[in-house]
Amino acid sequence: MTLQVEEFRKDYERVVKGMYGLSVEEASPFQLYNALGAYVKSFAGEHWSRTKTEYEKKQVKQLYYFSMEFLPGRMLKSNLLNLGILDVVREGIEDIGLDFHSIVQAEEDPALGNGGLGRLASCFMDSIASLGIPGSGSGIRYRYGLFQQRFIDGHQVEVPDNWLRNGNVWEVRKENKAVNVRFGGQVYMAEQKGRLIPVYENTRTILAVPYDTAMIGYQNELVNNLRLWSAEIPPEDYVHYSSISAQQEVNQLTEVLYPDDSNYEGRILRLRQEYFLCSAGIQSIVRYYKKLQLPLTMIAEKVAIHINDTHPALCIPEFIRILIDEEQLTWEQAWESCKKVMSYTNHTIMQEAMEKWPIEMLKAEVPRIYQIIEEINRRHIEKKLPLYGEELTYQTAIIREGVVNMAHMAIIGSHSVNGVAQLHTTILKNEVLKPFYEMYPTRFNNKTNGITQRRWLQLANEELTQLIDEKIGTAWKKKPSELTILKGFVNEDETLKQLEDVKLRNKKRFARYVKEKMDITIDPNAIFDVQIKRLHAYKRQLLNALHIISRYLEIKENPNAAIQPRVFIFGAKAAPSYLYAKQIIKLINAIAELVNNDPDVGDKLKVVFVENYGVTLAELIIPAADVSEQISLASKEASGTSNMKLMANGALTVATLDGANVEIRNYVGEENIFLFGLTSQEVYEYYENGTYSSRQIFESNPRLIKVLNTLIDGTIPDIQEEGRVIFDSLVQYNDEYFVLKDFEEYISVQREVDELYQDKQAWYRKSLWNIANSGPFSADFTIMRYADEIWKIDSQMPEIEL
Ligand code: 26V
Repeated sequence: MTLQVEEFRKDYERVVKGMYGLSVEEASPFQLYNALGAYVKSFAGEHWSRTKTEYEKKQVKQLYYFSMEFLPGRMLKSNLLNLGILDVVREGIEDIGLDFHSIVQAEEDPALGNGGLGRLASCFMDSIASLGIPGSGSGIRYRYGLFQQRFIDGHQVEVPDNWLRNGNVWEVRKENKAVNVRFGGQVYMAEQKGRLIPVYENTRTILAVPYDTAMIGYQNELVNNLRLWSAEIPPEDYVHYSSISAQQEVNQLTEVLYPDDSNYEGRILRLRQEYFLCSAGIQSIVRYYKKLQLPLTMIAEKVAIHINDTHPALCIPEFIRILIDEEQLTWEQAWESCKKVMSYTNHTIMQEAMEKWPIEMLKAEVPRIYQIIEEINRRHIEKKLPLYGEELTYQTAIIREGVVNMAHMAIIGSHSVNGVAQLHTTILKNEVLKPFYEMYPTRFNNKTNGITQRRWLQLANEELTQLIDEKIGTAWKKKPSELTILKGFVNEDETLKQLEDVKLRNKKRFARYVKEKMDITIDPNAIFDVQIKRLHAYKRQLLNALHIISRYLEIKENPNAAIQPRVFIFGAKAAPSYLYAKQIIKLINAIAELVNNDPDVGDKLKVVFVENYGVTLAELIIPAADVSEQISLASKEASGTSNMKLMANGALTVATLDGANVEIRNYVGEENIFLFGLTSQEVYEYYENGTYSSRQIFESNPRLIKVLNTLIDGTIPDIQEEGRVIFDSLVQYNDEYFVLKDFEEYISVQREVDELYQDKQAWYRKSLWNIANSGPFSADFTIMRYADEIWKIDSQMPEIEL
């Protein structure tokens, strides 16, 4: 469909008038945004309904991606881009004399996820639609997203994120598709017509109402669906909800996203949320499948269900429950289908992030589901004991020591288990999930994460996109492998200079934001050094902070020495209950306070910790980055995805050999990445022989002594408590994440960064090389592999070639 500027203008003015009774000149930026959103939605509506009809008519196999988190980012520009009308609409808006940017900024950024896992789910939604794969997302429509972060005296303060306050133009409420979800009560089995069926007593029923959002494919006229469920009181059941407390229980269910990234706590409400998503989602899948009028025993030919981390693993017993209790299949039939339908991705090896539910809690909240889990576990043990013996079988039990281990259930109940980067998958096989790998070697596979260049390059970095287009044409936008053609330009001085200019303009744009929001002046000619990710001890923002302190001390000792100016940029939220992470935030803010206001320091060193980091800020920061900090303790970061986004935008990576940094190294070569630190193997060796002594390292390194002393000697203002806790964690309590061990190498590799930056040509040669090698990290490739190897689903675009 082609759209003319004139035609758009007329339509748009009519929509604004229709919705608000205002002319475009009178409407507020939010009203203009909302009207444009409504216009875009109706523009896509045709494709949306056609796609749905086609899938149904052709009875194609469909994927359902279950995730407790989605982080889509603002959708206006991305929808315009994918519909192929971004330029026309922008031109039309500007012709009218309106400011396109302010309209875009009026949109809320739905923060329905914590970090990498939720953003990955949304990158995947974009790729699935863009590749023409029949698939939809299933998640929760949280009334409040991840908290908004404020800094008060350098401390993180959490403010509720009321993202739906002004409504949400993209969603469509589908009341006619609502389903009931049952909680609590008692269940017993009774015989009816020769079959055992469950009889429930004292249960509570909650209505799950879906809200659908179009997932628009990239210029392919295909539109998939993201279905988010919201809890409501069932209208026919109001008598049971006469008490305020009963009403509150329903409202609470989908009220707020759990912000405890990688910090599992077995809380009842979270369990209820998980079951709510799984039950509502599976019911709606089975209802759809039954419309096709095929035998239920063949459901695996039309349905693939993906479990994004263990959070939606209750899909497995819920699927069994529906097939045996409601559709009268035998256990064996249900179980065989279940394994064929389900697949599971593991996203972390951090023990504290592993979900384990107390038996008592499951019995009380979802008694029938607990019975089914018990039966899965019983049959598992019965079958494996004679084959593998007691020890191995016991290690893989789902129910053990009073808890239900969700990862074990996810593996046993599906046909595929994947890690998210090569190293991560290797560690799963050889360490974390070793007993399972022995039992089910063919189930394990790797799918290295990816990102969508549409959002992270085309939309976030329009200038770089234009430069790439000028050099290699536009085919890379549908075929990311073509980015390698840029390799032919690394010796062209003019191209390198143009790349430098683009980077400088992006840095200036970010500098304006920092000036306006934080009143800090930063020099766009300094190195912009970026670490953006959740605040977690294993990610080692602390190592970065110690490097900054070290630089500060050097400047103070020698104020006149020539030094390469650098701006250290942080974006990170800490889980509200994660005290240590919050103490590190306070530390970094205190360092910022100190160095940004010291006249000896000037432009040589600045520290910027942006408030409320999220997708929208990432889009501003990433194009402005020179250095990408990927410095987790080797083995701990499953993949990382900011590493890929930063690389694609021309930042050079300072990294440990962790997660997907390994693959980045393999593509760009050792000379084009700054590596340092322990390898994961060395880390595991330390665990085995227990010989690590952080105190020894501390005491034998004069620089470390000086740096760490600033934490406790008053050099850094206002961190009496935090400084002491952090100092002790490093020296007294043996430094769990080997920060001190990697410190010296980190400092020395950072010196190499400074040196290289002196030679702009050499720097931008490596920068361009990184961009040219970022194609393989397209989520399009990742999704193609999931579709081919795990889901067995074909693209609806037979001609597609990446
Ligand atoms: C854990 C929990 C525990 C229960 C409360 C809610 C909650 C929410 C999030 C999580 C963390 C899940 C693990 C995770 O986010 N892993 C990240 O996944 C990225 C995508 O694969 C990957 O790039 C990161 O390395 C990995 O840390």
